[in-house]
This record gives sequence, structure tokens and C-alpha cells, in this order.
Amino acid sequence: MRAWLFDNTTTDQREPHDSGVPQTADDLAAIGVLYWHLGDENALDRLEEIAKERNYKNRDQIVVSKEAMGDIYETKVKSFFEEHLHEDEEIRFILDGTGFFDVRDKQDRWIRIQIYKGDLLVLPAGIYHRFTTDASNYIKATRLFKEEPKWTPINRPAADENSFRVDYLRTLRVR
Ligand code: KMT
Ligand code: NI
Repeated sequence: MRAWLFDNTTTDQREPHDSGVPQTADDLAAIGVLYWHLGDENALDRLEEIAKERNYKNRDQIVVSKEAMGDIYETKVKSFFEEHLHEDEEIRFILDGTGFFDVRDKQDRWIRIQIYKGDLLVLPAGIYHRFTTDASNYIKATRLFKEEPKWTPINRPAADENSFRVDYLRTLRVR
């Protein structure tokens, strides 16, 4: 994982958009974003431990690439990049490839998080975020979830009044 403040230019979303201001795992923890690098050895055992501790009972796999998605690839990449939230955690373990998750910080700036193989990223319910592949146009990930997947993206600003949004903002105030 490597993270930085997004530079807010409007060129291709798949470029790094690195403003030169780095962000740490602690900066992410301050907005409820959890990160582990599970390494290469024992990564899958560690994943099982964390899944058990955090009650992630179910999972599936996704490959985001032109080869895997065909004609709908570009449309998919655009829709992943619309600012949204979910009513549950978004949990991704990266099996291969790379990509960018952008999350809003307390000042409503975008933090761009580049994720690599072996990274486990947990976005809390109610955080505004978006995803894009990078210039490699390839990522393979395990998506974990607690019970039933709640993939439904709720876009901004409609989600501003959502109770999961309100609860998330409340957790930020007591941090
Ligand atoms: C999402 O929710 O945006 C995705 O699942 C994207 C691919 S997972 C790295
Ligand atoms: Ni999402």
C-alpha cells in the first residue's frame, strides 16, 4: 500500500494523481480505514484469522480487466469511480495486480490508496469512496462480507442523510 493526497486534476482517473503529500496507515486509521499487508508466506492463513475475528463469513472473487469483462470494462471502471458509500464495510484482499481506492478524509479531501498483492483493505460503512484500476488495467481481489453482500452503492449527495453516513460521522468525532 502507498497513499497520498489526490491532486484534483481532471486527467485520466487511472493516472496516479499524486500531489506529493504522503499519507500513512495512521492517517487512514483516523478515518476508520483499516489496512494490513498479509505478505506472501501465510497470507491466506492470516486472512482466515482476520476473517474469523471480524466475522467475515462469505466471500467471492472479482477480476477487473478488459480480458475478464470485455465490452463492459470501460463502463464498469467509470461506475466504480462514482463517489458512493455502502451500508456495510467494503473489504478487499488483493490477489494480483494493482488499483486505486480513493477515500474522503475529515476535510473532505481525497486520499488515494494504491493497493498491491497481499494488501487487505477495509473501508468502514458510511465512508465516501470510489475505485479505479490504474494504467495496468488489471486487478484481482477477494471481496469479503459478513452475511449477505450489500454491494448497493449509494451515491453522493443522496447518501448524506443515510443513517450509516450519520453514524460514521459520529464515530469520527469521538476519535
Ligand atoms: C468495488 O467495489 O469498487 C470493487 O469491487 C472494485 C474491484 S475490487 C479491487
Ligand atoms: Ni464501494
